Amino acid sequence: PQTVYLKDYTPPEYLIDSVELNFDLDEQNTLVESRLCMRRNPQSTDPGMSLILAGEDLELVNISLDGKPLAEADFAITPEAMTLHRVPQDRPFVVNIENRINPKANTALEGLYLSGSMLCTQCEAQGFRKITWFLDRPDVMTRFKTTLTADKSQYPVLLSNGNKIGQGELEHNRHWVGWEDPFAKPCYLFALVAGQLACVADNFTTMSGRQIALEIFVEQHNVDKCTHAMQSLKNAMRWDEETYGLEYDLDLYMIVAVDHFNMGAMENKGLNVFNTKFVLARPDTATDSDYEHIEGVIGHEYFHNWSGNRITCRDWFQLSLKEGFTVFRDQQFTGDRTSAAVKRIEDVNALRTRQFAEDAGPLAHPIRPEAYIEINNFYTLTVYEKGAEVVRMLHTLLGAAGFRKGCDLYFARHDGQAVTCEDFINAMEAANGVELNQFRRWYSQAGTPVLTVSQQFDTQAQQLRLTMQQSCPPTPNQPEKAPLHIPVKLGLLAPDGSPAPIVLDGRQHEEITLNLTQSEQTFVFDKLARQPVVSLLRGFSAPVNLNMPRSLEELAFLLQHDSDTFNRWEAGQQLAVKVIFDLIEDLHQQRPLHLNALVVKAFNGLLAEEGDDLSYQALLLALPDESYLAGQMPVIDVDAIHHAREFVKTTLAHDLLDDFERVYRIHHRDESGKFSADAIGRRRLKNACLSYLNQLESGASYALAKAQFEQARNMTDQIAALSAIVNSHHPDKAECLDRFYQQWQREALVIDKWFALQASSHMPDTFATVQRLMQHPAFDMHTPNRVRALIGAFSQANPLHFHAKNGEGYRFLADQVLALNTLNPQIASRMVTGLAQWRRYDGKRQELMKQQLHRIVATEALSKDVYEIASKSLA
Ligand code: HT7
Ligand code: ZN
Repeated sequence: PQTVYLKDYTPPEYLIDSVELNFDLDEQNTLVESRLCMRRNPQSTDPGMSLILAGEDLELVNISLDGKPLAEADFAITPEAMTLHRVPQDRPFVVNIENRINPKANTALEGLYLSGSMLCTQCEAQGFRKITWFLDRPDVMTRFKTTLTADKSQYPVLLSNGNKIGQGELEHNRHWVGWEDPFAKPCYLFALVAGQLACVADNFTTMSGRQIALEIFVEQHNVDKCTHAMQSLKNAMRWDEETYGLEYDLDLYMIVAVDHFNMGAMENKGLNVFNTKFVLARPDTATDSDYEHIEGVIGHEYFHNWSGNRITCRDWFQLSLKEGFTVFRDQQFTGDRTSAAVKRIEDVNALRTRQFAEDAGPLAHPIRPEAYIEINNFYTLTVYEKGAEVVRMLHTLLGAAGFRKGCDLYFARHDGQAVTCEDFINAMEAANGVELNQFRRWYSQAGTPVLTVSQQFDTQAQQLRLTMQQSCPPTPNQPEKAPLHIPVKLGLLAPDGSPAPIVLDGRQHEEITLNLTQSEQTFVFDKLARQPVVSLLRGFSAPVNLNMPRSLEELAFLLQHDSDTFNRWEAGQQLAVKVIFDLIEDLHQQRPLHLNALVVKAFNGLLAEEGDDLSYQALLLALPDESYLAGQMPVIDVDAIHHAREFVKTTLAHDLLDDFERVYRIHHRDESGKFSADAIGRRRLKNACLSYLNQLESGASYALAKAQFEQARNMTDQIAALSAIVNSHHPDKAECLDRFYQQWQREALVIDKWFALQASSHMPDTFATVQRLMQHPAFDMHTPNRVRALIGAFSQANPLHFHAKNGEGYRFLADQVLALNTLNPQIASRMVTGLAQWRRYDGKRQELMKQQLHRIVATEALSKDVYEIASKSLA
């Protein structure tokens, strides 16, 4: 397969000013007519006369140029493109194409495909070329006019981008609807939907007083699960006006929820297509965290209307321009709507456990990658989540007002254009009168920097010297790293826990952001009567690994006193990490295990707290995830990590039984799922306690979980109880699982939870369960949500069993990857990543994982998607 390089970018040779599309829709035989109004791009540097249009899996019916049918000698078709040998160079011209496609055969879910009985499209990144021949690249922006014709009974609802401009009845029970999008857009933002859909309607008045119709389309039986999505959309629209001054531009905003979708959602202009997972919610079917994610994803797609649609990417290497920025915007939105402290911790936790692993492995790449074989493989945690961290650092460095000035300039300068990450930084610089040359390296350098910090206190001089060194491990094709511009937010705590003044270069601050720009830098803080405790990298001000030796006492102190909510949580995490790693060492040395009393005391303190933010309190009680711990180990020992962590959890449950029970009882209410922050916090804290108590495997703990399972009137409580039951030797496990299935068998999203819960269980029979579930009538390889729920959860959320010593987990995953390879390459390649980290394990596991990767690579007819991930993993 061919590699595409950023350095080879050239502007398009031709432009498409407008396109008229006519679809005669049918499940297996859709006819597409396309009228392309084109001209040579005045900026093109290539004097060639031919026009190359991308197209895949298309059957040509007719083609003409300026109304004249083309002879066979005038054009050539390959599996990937059509070349018109001679097109006018000095004047606009029109290409008319008619082609056929088969949506039902399209199991890859790119282009036009069937989801249930509904037809829908997914064109990002390069799906439009599976609909018709086109200049399928984001820097070709075109005005679209679309007419959809279909059987009226099968497809009563016909939707596309923009405004509805006409509709009518035809003979033989057929009808048509016309759509026009007044905004020029790249074809990846094109969408159509046809089906039997119910519409939930509302409206929104913008800041300038315009009325926008809001419509959410779902299958009839889901109409009662759209209230939260609609409210989220209105919240997002208002938030973007208030925070960024950005108003919606069309008169209509539509969202369609589909069961079959490769990712979360898609920001098509005026017609978002969503995975049902990020739309449908009712308190009895969706958890609190589902509710939060729905609001976040609805916000994300809505915010793309400016950061992505009005201003789009010049080429796919610039993906983080729209994705990193939009993730940052959705993080801010959720933080403002819920608890900023909790949101920041959740985001950092996900970044450190998952993106840091990507950045440390064979698939590491900069947020602006330089090469790809298959662009779909670059919708990564690095491009999205690290990309958002890079934007966040700009926000930190420029301040909220400076960042907003930069955004205003970016939106004003580039409205209607397809631009680059460089244009974004240029706008930040110009609006703030600053120079960000060194900062630019974050866009081109892969890998997670390590920040090593040492401190020296001089009692006589009343001075604290903080020395910071930065380094970054080599990543594929980048052996040497240059120093980055790292914003390091810092606070100082006096021995009584109160803030100590920060005096640097004669100026006093309460909190400061230090600019670390060199490989090594020393900062000297004056006027300190006593040695302060340093609170460093507050709010996780940069995506780095912090290496700062701390005693358990110092961590316990910060856990008690740090006023920075992130660093307070982080102190608790590092305390647990230290203790767990000591226990792992004891396990390796076959010494008996004892839990340090300091941890019990710290948890005792946490359980006694009566703070306002109960969700935050629940986070303080959560031990670091096994995958986070794995990321800290030179050679990952999944068994030792699991046993040491379980030991800590069980010992805490034993020693603090009364406290966990007390807090559980205080917050346990019989409720049908209210969504106030307080109710969510109570559920979160109570269920954190349940999870500890469940460790005890006692009659009382079994009774508690069972009672909650039976009495729960909201999904958060029901699934938390079932999770406790599944992750224990509960005598009624089979009965509860069966009852849950019977209760929810008609709710696909709930059944996904049922699969995922069993696949991620740490109980000994899990692999056999997973194999059995693969044969379950409700399991379906054609449904990405189901594949993620079973195969994804097992291989990515169950390190203990996926990494079984005998290699059965690896073999199983490779089998499934190969089965998915022909059905849905995007989903298949996502699953391969479970094997990519093979270098992190012991020699035996390395061999077993490599064997499966070799087996995948050696398979005939491997998709580009899977080939790229598997071969790069081995490199
Ligand atoms: N911009 C959207 C990306 C997306 C996508 C990419 C590849 C294949 C399928 C896809 N579905 C959606 C989603 C987003 O970031 O908003
Ligand atoms: Zn996005």
